[in-house]
Amino acid sequence: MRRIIKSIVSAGAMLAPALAAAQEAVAAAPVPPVATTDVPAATPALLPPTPGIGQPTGGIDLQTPVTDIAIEAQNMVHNVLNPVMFAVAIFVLILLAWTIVRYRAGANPVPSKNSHNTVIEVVWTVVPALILIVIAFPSFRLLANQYDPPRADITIKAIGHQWYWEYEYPDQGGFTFDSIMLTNEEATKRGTPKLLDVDNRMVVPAGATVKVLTTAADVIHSFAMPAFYVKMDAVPGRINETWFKVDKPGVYFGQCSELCGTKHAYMPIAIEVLPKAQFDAWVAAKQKENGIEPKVAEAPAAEAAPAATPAAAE
Ligand SMILES: [Cu+2]
Repeated sequence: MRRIIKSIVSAGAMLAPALAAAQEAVAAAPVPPVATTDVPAATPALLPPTPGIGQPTGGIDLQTPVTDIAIEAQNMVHNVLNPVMFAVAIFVLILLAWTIVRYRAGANPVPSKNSHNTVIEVVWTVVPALILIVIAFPSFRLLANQYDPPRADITIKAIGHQWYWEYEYPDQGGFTFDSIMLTNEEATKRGTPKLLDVDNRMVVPAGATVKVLTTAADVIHSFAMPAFYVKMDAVPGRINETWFKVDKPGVYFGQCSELCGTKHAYMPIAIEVLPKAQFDAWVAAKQKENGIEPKVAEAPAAEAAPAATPAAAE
C-alpha cells in the first residue's frame, strides 16, 4: 500500500498536470501507517515547546544553540566572522569617503598620473590573505568536529516526501511513521507555533548521539534544524548522514530547506527530545502499534535461536 502511494506521489511530481492527484495522495498517505488520531497514545509525553528555544523568535540573531556543535558555530559567527566582517566594511567605507573628499576634481585641477605603488599593492594582497588565514583555523576546526561525529547511540532515517517527512527507526525494529504539519487550529489547540509543529514528531533520547540518515522519495529536500546547526540535503537514491546530540529534553523545530515544490514551506520538522525512560516507553508503544516484538530485552534469545538451527542441521 505504501509503495503504491509512494509511486503515485513521485509520478505526480514529474507530471505537472497530475499535481492535484499527487496532493490527494499526499493527503491520503498518513492514513495507512499511523492515523493522526493515534498520536496521543503513541506519544506518551507530548512536551510543550520552550518559548524562544528551538524556534524562530523574529530577531536577527541565530537561534539559541542547543548542541555543542551549534554553540561552537555560533561562537565562530559572533567572535570571528562578525568582527572581521564589520571591521572590513567600516574600513572600506571610511576609505571610500576619504577618497571621494580628498581626491575630488574640484580640489585637484591637475590630476595625478600615478599608476603604481608597490607598498600599497603588497599590503592590499597580504592583509586579506592574513584575514582569510585567521578565519580558516576556527572554520576548519568546526568542519572537522562536525564531520567527525562520536559513535552513534541511535540511527534514524529521515525521508523527504512532497510534502512531509517520514521517519524510520531501524534500530528499534524498523517502524516508520509520517510527520505531517498541523493546521493552524490544531497548533493553537496544542499551544505550539503554527507552521512548525507536526502530528507525529521525531522522538529521540536526551544525551544520546543521534545519527540521521537523510534521503528522499521524490525530489531533493533538506533536513534542517537551526538550533542543532544541522542542515543536510535529502536526495532521492542517495543516503546522506548528519548527527546531533541534545542533552536538554524539549521540542525543537526546523524546516525543509531545499525548494521542493508548491508546499515546500509546509513540511516542518519537529524533534522531541525525551529523557531515556520516556523515550523507551515511546518506542515500546510504537513497537506495539506496529506489531514488532520488543528487541532489546529478548535480543540474546532471538540471536541464540538462529545460531542453534544450523548447528542442529549439521
Ligand atoms: Cu522539501
